[in-house]
Amino acid sequence: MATIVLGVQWGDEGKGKLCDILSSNVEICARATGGRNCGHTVVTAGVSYDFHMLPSGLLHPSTINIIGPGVVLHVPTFFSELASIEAKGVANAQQRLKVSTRCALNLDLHAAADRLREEQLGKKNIGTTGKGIGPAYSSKAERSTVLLGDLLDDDEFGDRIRAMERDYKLRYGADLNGYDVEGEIEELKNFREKIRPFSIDDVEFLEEAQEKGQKILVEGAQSALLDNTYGTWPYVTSTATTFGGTMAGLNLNYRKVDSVIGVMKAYCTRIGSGPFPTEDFGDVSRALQEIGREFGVTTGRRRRCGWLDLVSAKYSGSVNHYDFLNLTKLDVLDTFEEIQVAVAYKHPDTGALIKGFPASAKLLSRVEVVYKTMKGWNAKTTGTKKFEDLPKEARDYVAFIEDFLGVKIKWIGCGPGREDVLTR
Ligand code: 2SA
Ligand code: GDP
Ligand code: MG
Repeated sequence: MATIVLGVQWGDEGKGKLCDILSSNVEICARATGGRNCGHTVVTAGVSYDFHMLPSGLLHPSTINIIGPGVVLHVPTFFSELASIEAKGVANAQQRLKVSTRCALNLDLHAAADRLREEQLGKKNIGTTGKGIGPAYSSKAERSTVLLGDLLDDDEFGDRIRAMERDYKLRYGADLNGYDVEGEIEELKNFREKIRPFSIDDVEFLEEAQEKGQKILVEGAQSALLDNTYGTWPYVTSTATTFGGTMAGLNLNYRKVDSVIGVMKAYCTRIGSGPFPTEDFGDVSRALQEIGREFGVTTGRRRRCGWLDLVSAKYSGSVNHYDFLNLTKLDVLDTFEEIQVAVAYKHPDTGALIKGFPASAKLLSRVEVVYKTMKGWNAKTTGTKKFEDLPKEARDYVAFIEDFLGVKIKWIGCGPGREDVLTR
């Protein structure tokens, strides 16, 4: 059976933490999409672990972790992150980590191209993580890149990288910010035998696992509103972050998917550029940012903050069909007198209610937001052990979200630790 954990809005909801909790009950934890742009922070027993390239199921000593073929693989980051979690005492990590030979590589060349493209866009930039994710997926789509399988079994893989470099030079000029193509090819050659023992035929591996009835947990990357098709395009990432992306990026038997879980913050954040209807530019944003420690795990950038937007959450549910939700960071709202929630958008020119979720980023950036105001609870929720023990206003907030979205909130996060999650 497979459980899929996906982000509901713009990422950083706490997917890594839920995956860490759920992965104690599964044989396999897998990633299907994204790359080292992800940042999942998991805090257990007071130790904080940041994952970018590797699945967070590695923290459980018996869980096998798979990087699926839909992920773009940065080989040096794979090893540096592995070394960093081993240094924190994670046991048998090497034996429990597998990577698909079908993964396309994410090269330093792609990162150089990503940064040059952002510079070229100037004020209209996407606000990418600068890790080369867009160019890595584009060069896969245009069939010019290198797969892990090529690194392992094709001595001419370097020629493909040289050809990509020539194309980028035609586009961005001769220097590519000092990028050294021969240096990168040499470095990859040195990793070849080191990564071979981790490499698997993911299709065969997962087919066997599913036939044996093993449980699989899929850790989503980024979130629905950053999906390349359903997100706030063009301010999105370069892969499908929604349910469909999971099925394309990992060999799962769809008949065996037993639940899709959406992870949603009790307020909204976004990092990078793009429309954010409930974004606040004053005290509310400052408070959410400070209390919620809203900084990017990969880039350290400040996350933009605002009230919860149920219009986009409802849309996200229409795309991902959540069976359950995990509402996270409820504790961050503990000190607010009043809490607002977006329940509708109005057209900025006509004032008419907008049906659905606008495709145009321009229109979305101009919508008028209709809010419902709710009473805050003004009490500490961290340390609460049962839902029934939460303040009434906090329970009302949860119930309102559940009713609006029509999905049960099964887990509620009241603090960053594993133990701060209420299960209903
Ligand atoms: P990219 O680098 O091409 O994927 O960037 C495209 C857009 O996708 C956004 N994006 C993210 N949004 C939230 N969290 C992400 N991971 C890190 C984190 C982000 C960080 O967990 O904090 O540290 O900055 C992530 N990765 C990509 C990105 O901001 C662009 O809007
Ligand atoms: P992900 O990308 O969805 O895995 O989320 P991130 O790890 O980027 O960001 C979520 C942050 O919130 C992390 O620093 C978590 O430790 C923290 N976090 C998760 N759940 C809670 C919660 O319920 N309360 C608080 N205060 N922090 C939380
Ligand atoms: Mg994150």
